[in-house]
Amino acid sequence: MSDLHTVINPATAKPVIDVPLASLADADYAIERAHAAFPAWKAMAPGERAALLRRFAAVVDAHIDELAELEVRNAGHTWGNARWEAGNVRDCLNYYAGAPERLFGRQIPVAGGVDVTFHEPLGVVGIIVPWNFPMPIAGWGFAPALAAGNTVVLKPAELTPLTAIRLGELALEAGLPADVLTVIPGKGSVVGARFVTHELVRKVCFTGSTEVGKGIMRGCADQVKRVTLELGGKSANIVFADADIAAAAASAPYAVFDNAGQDCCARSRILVERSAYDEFLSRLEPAVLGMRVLDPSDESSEMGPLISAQQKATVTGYLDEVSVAFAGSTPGGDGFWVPPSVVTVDDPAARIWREEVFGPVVAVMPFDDEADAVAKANDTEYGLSGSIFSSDLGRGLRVARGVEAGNLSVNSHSSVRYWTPFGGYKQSGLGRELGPDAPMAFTEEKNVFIAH
Ligand code: TXE
Repeated sequence: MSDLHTVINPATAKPVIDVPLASLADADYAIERAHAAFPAWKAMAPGERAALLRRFAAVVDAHIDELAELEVRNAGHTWGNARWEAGNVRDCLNYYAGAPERLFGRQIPVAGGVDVTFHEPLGVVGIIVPWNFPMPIAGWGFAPALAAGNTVVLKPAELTPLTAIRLGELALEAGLPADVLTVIPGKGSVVGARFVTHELVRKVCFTGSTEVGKGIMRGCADQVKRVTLELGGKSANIVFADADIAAAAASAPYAVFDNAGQDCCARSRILVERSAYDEFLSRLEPAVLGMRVLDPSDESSEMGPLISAQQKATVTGYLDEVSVAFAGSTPGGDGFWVPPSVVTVDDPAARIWREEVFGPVVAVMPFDDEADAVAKANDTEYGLSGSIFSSDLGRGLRVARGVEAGNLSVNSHSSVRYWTPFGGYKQSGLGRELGPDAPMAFTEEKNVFIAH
């Protein structure tokens, strides 16, 4: 280990702890050890692998508050979110603990013999995690990958390594064999890039910016390496006039300002049917102004700070270009605070309407009819999620089918359940995570014909 990274509490801008950053040689060593651990992990009886994952889940469950506290301090997450996130890792482990015994192959009718297929693990899987949801995104990768019999090397984001490091320790405490799950804190350009170039890493799962994701996909092409990408978003929240406008306006802030807007599923564009536009805005304003934006060490905080001074500068750069219709408050101080801000937009070419801001900023625009709503929602290079509010469920389903995005919800903002598939259309990503098929994405299907 060479360099140190000072982890900062984003609510106060004060240092928390120094974390060593892995060198290239450290990354190579971890990958080689993971490769060496692979045959035994692959050969382990499915029931035994399942039992270890359940034990890992139980150990995580016993440390929910400790993990949550780390995330509150390291990532500025609210206590409610941080506890949910730690619980999500536990739930993913329990859910995918059912997979080792259910990785069924097929028996396909053929003449002259028997034909069977097997789902075989890939080998070492490299998981690159961003700073916005350090725990869930780690678990969405390692739980199904381990369940399918792969070994995992995982690189947390430089800014938020603490919970991932702790999860690596808890895996060992639960009895997972050494080197089956290795957490390597380090720079993206060193450790993350090494996952792409190292021949023993058979698949890369990347969540992060679209630009870095494109580079990873290009790099993986050199070895035809398997890759899953979960990238940015500019999701639409479409509110029809026949919806419960009070409920839609009351929930809209939480659909974008949760995690201070640093959420790839953030509904950062609100489209409102013109006849309900004024009423919606007048109801949205008190909902936004009433949000409790507080240091997340306060349990009642509903929105914390941005992750870094750099992220704050990026977000305020967008706000400086527009006039803000109304905004909530912040506690001030040295932390990386930006108030929840609402902007009305007429010009669909405006940067704030087109680009992922990744901060507590939402842009609102009217639409005329169903076709206009779908066209406006789809006028983006992204396609991760979206919501539709209408009392006409036929319309809700029609519009959900019309929007080019991977995760839609009608009269709800929920996007992520570990037992349903998650991923993006267009430049929001490639492949799906979560859901019942996730372990299959960490296998090759082998076909064997036996003549008789
Ligand atoms: O992301 P990066 P950043 C978007 C969001 C945000 C912007 C920039 O718009 O404002 O991206 O964030 C690792 N090879 N999202 O700069 O750089 C890096 O170490 C391999 C959306 O933090 O993409 C970290 O672990 N790995 C997103 C991870 O990639 C590399 C979540 C993400 O960092 C690498 C985060 C390289 N060359 C940001 N360079 C979402 N989909 O939710 C960096 N990394």
